[in-house]
Amino acid sequence: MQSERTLVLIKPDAVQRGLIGEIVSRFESRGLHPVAIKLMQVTTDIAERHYHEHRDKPFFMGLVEFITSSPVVAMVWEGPGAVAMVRAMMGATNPADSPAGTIRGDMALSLAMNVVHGSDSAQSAAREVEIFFSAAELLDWENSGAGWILAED
Ligand code: 3AN
Repeated sequence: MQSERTLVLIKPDAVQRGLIGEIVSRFESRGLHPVAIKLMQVTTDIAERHYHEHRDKPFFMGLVEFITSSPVVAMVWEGPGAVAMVRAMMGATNPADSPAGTIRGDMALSLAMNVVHGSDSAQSAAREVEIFFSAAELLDWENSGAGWILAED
């Protein structure tokens, strides 16, 4: 399977609840490679660009207000089929529909405060990674000299 990159946000609710380590740990344990990780305050401009596809939805303002309300952790994870893998690990948008064992199924109850965001396609991932990170912030593991053992296909 082709290696992909995906954007993950640990949302304000999860940062405030002290869940950063647990969420990062799940992606690490699965074998994905971290390409970028930063703690940041999302600006209204970044939030509006990120949630552009929802701009006409009644919950758009609430989305922007929530994601800008306190710090998030923005991350890029890489690996074979990473976009779909991260979505599967996150569970459904509504935590009530997320089975135990998924991040939302284990850590979330609320649709609005659902702990994490993950890109929904490779195309969305490319767009979203650019919104949150400059090219210089994205690590190139294969040329890093780290001796990384790449995941099997
Ligand atoms: P996901 O985060 O699973 O990709 P999207 O992109 O459909 O879900 O929705 C983005 C965010 O908008 C969700 N994470 C959730 O916080 C919020 N959201 C989605 N649908 C609703 C809704 N009907 N009412 C309130 N908030 C919603």
